Amino acid sequence: MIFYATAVSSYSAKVRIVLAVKRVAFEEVAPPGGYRSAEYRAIVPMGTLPAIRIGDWVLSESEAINEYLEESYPEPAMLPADLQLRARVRFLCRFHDLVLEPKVRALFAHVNPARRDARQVAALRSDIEARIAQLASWVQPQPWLLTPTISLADCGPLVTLPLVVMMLAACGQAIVLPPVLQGWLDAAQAHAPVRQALDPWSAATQAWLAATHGA
Ligand SMILES: N[C@@H](CCC(=O)N[C@@H](CS)C(=O)NCC(=O)O)C(=O)O
Repeated sequence: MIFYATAVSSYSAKVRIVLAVKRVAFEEVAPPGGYRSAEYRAIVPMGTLPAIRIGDWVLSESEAINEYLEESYPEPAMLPADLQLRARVRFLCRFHDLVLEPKVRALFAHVNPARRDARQVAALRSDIEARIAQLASWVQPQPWLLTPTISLADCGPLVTLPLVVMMLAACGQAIVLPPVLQGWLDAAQAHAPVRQALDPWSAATQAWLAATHGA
């Protein structure tokens, strides 16, 4: 399996967690010509990261990839057996991708102080804090957000919550996560597959933020 990804790509990190948990053998390759390039789009029509390729078969969109991995490599399961809990896991995945992450992504434009709009940062911060509070109210880490073993619902927030802390700090706006989520993040740090998947992303993101902040 070829895994098209880069170290700094947060959606790639989300899929890398599943690859690590399920011990899938893969080769990580940077997108030829860069993401969005004509060369990469000739392989992956969406032009986005992440994507996987097995022979001529290509799949993009992190959630579709994670569900494919869950079905292809059922052990360890990352969707619970109970149908209602399984649906809640999927709900949190959608909430992350469609509601929380886009607001965090919008902060990228403001990391460079020369291009920062303080009012927009404050508005994004307020939206993000409200969404994080919702997330905190829906979960009861045991120790994972909804389940005793890591599920697909953990993967997006495991990347996006540290990202929002780093991004807002770079924008001069430190935030404190709700204790329930900070405790979950701290516990996740002790999980070897999560560390293996996230350490390269974290280092690359910190380097990008430092370079962009000082640009
Ligand atoms: N909905 C997509 C979002 C992926 C995404 O936006 N990836 C970024 C890198 S983290 C990217 O490829 N951006 C380039 C673009 O949007 O053209 C997914 O879940 O895979």
